[in-house]
Amino acid sequence: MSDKQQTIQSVLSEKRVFAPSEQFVRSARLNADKLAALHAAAAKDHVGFWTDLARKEISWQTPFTKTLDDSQAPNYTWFADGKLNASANCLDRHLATRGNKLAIRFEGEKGDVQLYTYQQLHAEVCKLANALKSLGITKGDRVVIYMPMVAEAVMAMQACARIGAVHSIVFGGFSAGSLRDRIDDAGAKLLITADGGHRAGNIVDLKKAVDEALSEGCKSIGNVLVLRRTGHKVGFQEGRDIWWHDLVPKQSDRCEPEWVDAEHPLFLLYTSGSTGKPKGIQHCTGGYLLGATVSSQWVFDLREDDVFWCTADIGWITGHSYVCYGPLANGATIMMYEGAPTVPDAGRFWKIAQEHGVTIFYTAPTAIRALMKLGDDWPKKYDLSKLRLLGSVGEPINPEAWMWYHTVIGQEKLPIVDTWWQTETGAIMISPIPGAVPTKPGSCTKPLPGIAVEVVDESGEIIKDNDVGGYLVVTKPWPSMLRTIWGDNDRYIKTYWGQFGNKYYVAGDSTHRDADGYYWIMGRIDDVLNVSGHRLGTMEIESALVSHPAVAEAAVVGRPHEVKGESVFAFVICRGERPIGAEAEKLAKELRDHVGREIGALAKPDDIRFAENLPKTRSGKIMRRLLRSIAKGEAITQDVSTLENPAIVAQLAGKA
Ligand code: 6R9
Repeated sequence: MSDKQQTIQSVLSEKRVFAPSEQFVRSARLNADKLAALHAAAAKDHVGFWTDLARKEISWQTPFTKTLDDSQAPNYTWFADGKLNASANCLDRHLATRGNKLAIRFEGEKGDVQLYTYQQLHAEVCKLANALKSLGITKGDRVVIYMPMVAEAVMAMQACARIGAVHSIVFGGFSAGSLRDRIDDAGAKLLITADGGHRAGNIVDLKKAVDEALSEGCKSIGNVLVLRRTGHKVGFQEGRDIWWHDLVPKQSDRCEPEWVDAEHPLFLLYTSGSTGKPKGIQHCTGGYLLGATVSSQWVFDLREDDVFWCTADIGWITGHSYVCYGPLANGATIMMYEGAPTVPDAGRFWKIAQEHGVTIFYTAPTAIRALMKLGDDWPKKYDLSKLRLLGSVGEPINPEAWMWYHTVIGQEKLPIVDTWWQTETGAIMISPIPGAVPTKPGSCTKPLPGIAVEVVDESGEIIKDNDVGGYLVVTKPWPSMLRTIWGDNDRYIKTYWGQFGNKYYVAGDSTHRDADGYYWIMGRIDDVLNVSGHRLGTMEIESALVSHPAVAEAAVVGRPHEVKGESVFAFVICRGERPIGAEAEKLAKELRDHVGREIGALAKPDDIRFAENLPKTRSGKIMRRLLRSIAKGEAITQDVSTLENPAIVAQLAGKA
């Protein structure tokens, strides 16, 4: 049975359904009736639905008069003649009513706590925005942010937004090489970083990676603004590098927001696709902010007294939409934690939840599985009674992990929202509405109001029936959709729309829709891996491997992994003789480190197998399906007679 058939089988055998508790429904923002009304309004008038929401939920400096322009489809624009500022929406508009409410609760791995009210956060962001201006940063300039998960990282995002600069965050786990590529592609003028970050008792030496990245290329960078976080000794280049504490505190705490067009880019975020080069996904200000704002309300049922903890790093889209923009636009209190979930012990997350009174907890299946493995005693030590809603994002959640989350963390009563979306979609697309939609373990349930999702077959025909499988597509534009790929609009059109004649947005996932119309995401249809919820292109890892002098050719596939979801499995062909025994082990370690240096530790292969050849068809195509079976240790039942060299299979399987 293939992977997909197996998953479909286990999905179809999952029959449990959990209705929201009466208690939750009673005070929920959306109950079944209200949700039905939203769906009906969106179905009747898609554009009108979003028009009303945009007027109601966003503060416009200049109101828009036209909602959707589809004349250049698939380059859609939304609210194009309106003007706004994302930071003013996240901060200024709360000052009158929520000035003394906490915006950020921060805790570091060592237990250091920082609290910022909306008033204080506003002042800090204004100072930083003025500091950026003093460095010559103006509207439209790109600023790369390479920071640990500290409150100042959110300030940096907000400060860029405030002056109309376009931020591009590079996850702190990426290497110097990845950082350099992204800086160069974005043509960034400024880099905001820290000396280092804290993780699992170690220092992540961010400044060292920055210095290495900037040692070649990166000609567009004028300055590096460095936050002192860890205090360890770092290199410092006079004239280029500036300490945050030398520049920011002396600035004025007032900074008029730069009013930008709704379509003005708010940020770029690089993500992996099927080719070797990461794509700079470009999001705009108005539509993106609307998507992040309303999805936060609908899916997380945000209330005034919530403490919302999304554990994602700001280096990923989840951190953009549900640490920074969505919750802050709603005036919520966010929780931020910099560090590992298991320091000093496996109870850390639950201790934080107890001490900060976390009410909404949103994390990834890989974290749930890791915490589940550590046992039920850890969460039981802490008072989690304030929790009222749990969420999951980033990869399919297996029913077993879902049930543990439900039983042990959710005390069998908290709703779980399994949210499907992507860097490209900007905001959650398919998810239960917690007070309205019964959940099934492993299903992200149904699309949100105003989101038109369908299943299509291989030829691109929409399948209207239920209990079907196919490709997941979005058939109508939505406000928070990506606008383009930075600097490569052709690639945008080809990648997301080209497959079915520019008719639909093709998400790159396959899905099953069950008899009740519930969606079950099966995984990617392209060469993208999902390792611990992080998106990695197999081609990126392959090019990192072949950049090592010993490697002639490499093929990378995913292998199912108990905690990570998927792990990286590499087949490597060397330039000289195939190494064996101790020599092979030594080279495998060297290659792992090499990939760590080229891309980042998250991309290091768990398995490396050396062979003399890759399995190729006579037309020269690598048979990836075969490699996937081999990586899983499955018996090979596929027809290998078309292979150029059928004898290679035993060697790839580690048997020769
Ligand atoms: C938000 C985010 C996107 C890819 C996506 C899909 C997978 C995300 C999921 C899910 C099943 C969910 N994915 N959420 N699969 N159930 N609830 O993760 O964005 O990093 O761009 O990844 O992640 O395969 O296509 P991103």
